[in-house]
Amino acid sequence: MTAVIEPTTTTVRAACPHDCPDTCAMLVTVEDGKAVRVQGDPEHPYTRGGLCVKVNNYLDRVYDPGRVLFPLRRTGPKGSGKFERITWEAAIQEIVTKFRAAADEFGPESIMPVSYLGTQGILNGLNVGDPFFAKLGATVSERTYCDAGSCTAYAMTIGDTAGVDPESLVHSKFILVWACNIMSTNLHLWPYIAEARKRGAKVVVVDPVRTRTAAAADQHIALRPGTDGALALAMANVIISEGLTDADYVENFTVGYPEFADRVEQYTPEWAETETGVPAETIRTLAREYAGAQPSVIRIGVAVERHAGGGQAVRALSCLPGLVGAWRKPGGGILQLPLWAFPVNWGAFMHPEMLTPGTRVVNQYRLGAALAGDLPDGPPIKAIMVYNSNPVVVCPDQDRLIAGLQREDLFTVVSEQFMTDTADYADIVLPATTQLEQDDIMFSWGHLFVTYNHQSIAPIGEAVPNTEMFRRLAAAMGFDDPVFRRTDQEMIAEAFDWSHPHMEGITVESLKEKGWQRLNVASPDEYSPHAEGNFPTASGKVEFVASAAAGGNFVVPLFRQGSNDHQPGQPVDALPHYIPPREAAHTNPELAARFPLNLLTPKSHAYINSSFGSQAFHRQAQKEPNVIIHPDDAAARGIADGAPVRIFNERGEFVVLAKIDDSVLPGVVVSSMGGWRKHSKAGQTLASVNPTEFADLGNAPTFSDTLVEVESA
Ligand SMILES: Nc1nc2c(c(=O)[nH]1)N[C@H]1C(S)=C(S)[C@@H](COP(=O)(O)OP(=O)(O)OC[C@H]3O[C@@H](n4cnc5c(=O)[nH]c(N)nc54)[C@H](O)[C@@H]3O)O[C@H]1N2
Ligand SMILES: Nc1nc2c(c(=O)[nH]1)N[C@H]1C(S)=C(S)[C@@H](COP(=O)(O)OP(=O)(O)OC[C@H]3O[C@@H](n4cnc5c(=O)[nH]c(N)nc54)[C@H](O)[C@@H]3O)O[C@H]1N2
Ligand code: SF4
Ligand SMILES: [Mo]
Repeated sequence: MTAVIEPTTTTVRAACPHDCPDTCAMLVTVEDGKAVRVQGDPEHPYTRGGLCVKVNNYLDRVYDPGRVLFPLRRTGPKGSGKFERITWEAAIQEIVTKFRAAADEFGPESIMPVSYLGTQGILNGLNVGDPFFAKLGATVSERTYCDAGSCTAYAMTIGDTAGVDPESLVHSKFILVWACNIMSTNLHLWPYIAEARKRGAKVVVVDPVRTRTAAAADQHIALRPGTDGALALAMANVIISEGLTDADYVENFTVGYPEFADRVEQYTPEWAETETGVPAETIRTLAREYAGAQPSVIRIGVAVERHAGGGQAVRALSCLPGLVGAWRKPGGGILQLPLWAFPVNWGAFMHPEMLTPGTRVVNQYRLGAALAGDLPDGPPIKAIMVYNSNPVVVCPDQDRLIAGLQREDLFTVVSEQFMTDTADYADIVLPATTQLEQDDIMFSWGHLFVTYNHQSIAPIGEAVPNTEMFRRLAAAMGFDDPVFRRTDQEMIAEAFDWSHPHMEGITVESLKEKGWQRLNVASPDEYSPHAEGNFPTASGKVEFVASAAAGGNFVVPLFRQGSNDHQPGQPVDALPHYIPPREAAHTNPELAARFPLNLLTPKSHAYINSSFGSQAFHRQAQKEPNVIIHPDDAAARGIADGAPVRIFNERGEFVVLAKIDDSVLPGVVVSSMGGWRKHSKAGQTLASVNPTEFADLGNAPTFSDTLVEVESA
């Protein structure tokens, strides 16, 4: 007789790994080694038991038949998607052989890592490969896809402060949502805004598009893309000229006010109307209401940085709360990334000291150019290793990037959960675990909770966490520094500076048990760290005249693989100023004569960047990629609703369906990013038309600074 084995059911505390500000606490139900349910943790104060349309059915991702489960070697032409299964030993051996050959013949800088934020776990995320590539001497990868310009500008003005606790927003009297589509990209913030509104707050959204978020607000201000700086500076002009400043706050807790007041005199509402298309009277009213209703808060999204003057636009916005004394009370100030409150021990993961000084730096945003041999200096790129990223979809210059990936002399390794458009071009594909199959520990860039992710199931197939992949690679390369032998638990022990005051009462053990804990900071009802200045700037004050501007267009820590240094650049004007978009009808009429429409490529509601772009449920929820075009622009081009259209400029083209809708301004078209090339109508996605120019600060991308023409396909 066989014994009856009772099924074992356990609930495991986990954390959503995705590149999203909300970092939801999850509960995973496991039965006999199989995860059978993933839900939000109802006890979590911020995420309140809800996940989102992307992650509600996370098990479909974990158990998707399309998962990469074994190491693969290419058998067909590059891009054909033909592979054979090989062993881990064979895969690692081939990578080591090819990396060594490239290093011997061309030098180690001929090898380049390409990685971003497929997971944002401290172990498996941004920095997981940094020590390995530093030791190898590979080209340093600069990773400025997201918020690098914004962070530079923000830090220049008020320092690397968390600023506002998102949970304090219930106390705000005036909420200005600037270039952020909260309903899609930061869902769990909305209940706080809704609560503030119940208590009488006004919510205003500044966005060229009437998004879900704009539609839900009290007022929508539709400005021309890339003119945010003009609107923000004109607000400062009104606040100063009408005497609406908090003179006492300005006097005590800011520096450079007289110079700033001088500077913004030229930025009148009438001038801003010609730049932004927003009526001068609307700008005046906005400034008066923003200054008058205290505490007021500005929630900025990443799209503010995404044009030629994006950095200065964030500079201007970061000055406004100081001008009106919004920092005095909980719920007042500017909310960018509260990530700054987490004492992450970045050094233990980046290991900047392992870099050889002077190693070549290449920005991933220009990967297409780099693979084509257009490099600042040094040898050609002969090998790349992609992990946590899908550059074919998220990087501009798609056609050139594909040409590069097709080079017979390029050796490409891709570590993935899925056969993405990038993995199709790999020579070797390595299988990566999902969050349920690994341990990790998480910061957040949308709230103030640390979250622990327990592994809940065994890895599927031969998938391994990124940490394990780099341990195997390092061992095979003969790298024997202790850093390459750390276990995941040893890394978790190093994840934070546990002695930092914000970590008081938080230990690895307590986190493992509770799953999440709020940083040891003031409660949301009392969180106002800058009520009396105390900004982490050189002066300790809001710097209208930024002392850090002397350091120039630097790239802040986090954004350069392995490096913890501010990278000095050309000094920049220390006062906020307006830099118009490069590609706009009013700034570049010659280009606009040929390509008159401004293309925006924001986030898709049902994907996280390109993640989930291959899953049936998500593709159905997101529907076929489209472009939203104003009825007047459609009529002028004889475009019918639902018909395929070709969107093009000198850089490239793509084909999607037209959606005629007045939620966009005339002259603006919108196509959400994240759809995959292999599912596209004509073999390209919107990344084909995006520019490779940087914004003014932090080498930020300029996705919103794109002119195109649209015609029936
Ligand atoms: N559903 C979903 N959620 C996500 C993501 C996702 O892919 N899907 N991605 C995550 C990531 S990595 C990030 S960085 C965040 C980003 O989240 P958000 O900060 O919300 O960024 P976007 O969706 O790119 O753009 C937000 C809004 O900016 C507007 N916009 C574009 N250009 C301009 C401009 O020049 N000026 C102004 N004022 N507005 C402009 C767009 O119309 C859009 O509505 O979302 C995260 N959350
Ligand atoms: N046109 C346009 N382009 C954009 C943007 C835009 O608004 N418009 N936004 C930019 C922004 S804000 C961002 S943040 C970037 C995002 O760029 P990426 O970070 O590259 O984002 P994803 O496209 O989601 O690709 C992440 C990949 O990592 C894989 N992955 C997930 N977890 C793991 C893991 O544990 N191990 C390994 N090895 N792989 C894993 C996923 O399957 C996925 O294919 O895109 C940028 N590109
Ligand atoms: S993607 Fe964002 S909102 Fe959705 S579950 Fe993950 S952290 Fe939460
Ligand atoms: Mo991002």
